[in-house]
Amino acid sequence: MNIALVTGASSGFGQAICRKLVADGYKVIGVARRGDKLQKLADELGINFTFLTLDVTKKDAIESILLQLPKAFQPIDILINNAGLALGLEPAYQADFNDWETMIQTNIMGLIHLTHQILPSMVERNFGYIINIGSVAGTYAYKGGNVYGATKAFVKQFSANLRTDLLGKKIRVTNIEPGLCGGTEFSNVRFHGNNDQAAAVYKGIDYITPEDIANTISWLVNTPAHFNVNSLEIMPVAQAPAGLALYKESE
Ligand code: NDP
Ligand code: 8X3
Repeated sequence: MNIALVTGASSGFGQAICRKLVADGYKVIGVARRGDKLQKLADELGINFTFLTLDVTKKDAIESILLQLPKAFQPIDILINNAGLALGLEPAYQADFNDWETMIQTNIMGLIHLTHQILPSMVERNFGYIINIGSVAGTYAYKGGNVYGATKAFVKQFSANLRTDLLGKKIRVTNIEPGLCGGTEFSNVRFHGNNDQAAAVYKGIDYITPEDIANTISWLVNTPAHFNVNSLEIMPVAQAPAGLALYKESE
């Protein structure tokens, strides 16, 4: 395994994953929409990093842009489907439908676009690893999680179904399901740029860091080829599933 493509490389988990994999000796392709951030990362990481300025929701652009990859960055051995976002935390009956559409387009459609494009070459070579970034929100319901959690439930089941389709082939699939992680733009995006609201999410919490996720991925890709971690749920110690909710009419 030599060459990794990481979506969502301009920030948060993706940026930390690129740094760690380059430090580990991989060649890494970073993908995101903000080319200026990717250029800065390229300046930092040097010749073993290249980038594609790409919106993962734009299916038609993906095929042609992947063909433009320098030879030294082909074929892709490891696909890390990390680009994603939550928008809003309102209950479903107050949510903005455009936010729902953007989450579905990015977290589901973006992820399957990249997978559909890159998986056949892994199958041809009988070699590869796909790591999807799901979320605890794909397993546990929480207030305002509505469509975001549902997109991550898709990622969880799609990962499991990929494993099934790939049975008998030397291609591994893992769904990482992180809980609350700070040091990223996740909540700034969720709250549409309200940075005070975003900061309040992490106040007083010893949260997971992007480096924790990057270290986990570094471990995963170095496990033996016969070994598949199907899913990995990771929470900060300060977070736990808190059970079912009840609403009582006043007596
Ligand atoms: P960030 O907001 O810091 O990073 C998200 C990344 O996704 C950015 O690089 C952004 O780049 C990229 N991205 C968003 N939309 C697109 C698009 N249409 N095309 C290409 N790239 C896109 O968040 P995190 O690092 O925290 O999140 C990374 C992943 O981890 C997401 O899938 C998120 O759902 C998941 N996650 C996060 C948790 C957390 O607590 N932080 C916990 C569990 C899961 P750009 O804007 O430049 O395109
Ligand atoms: C991000 C974690 O708990 O904010 O997926 O949904 S959470």
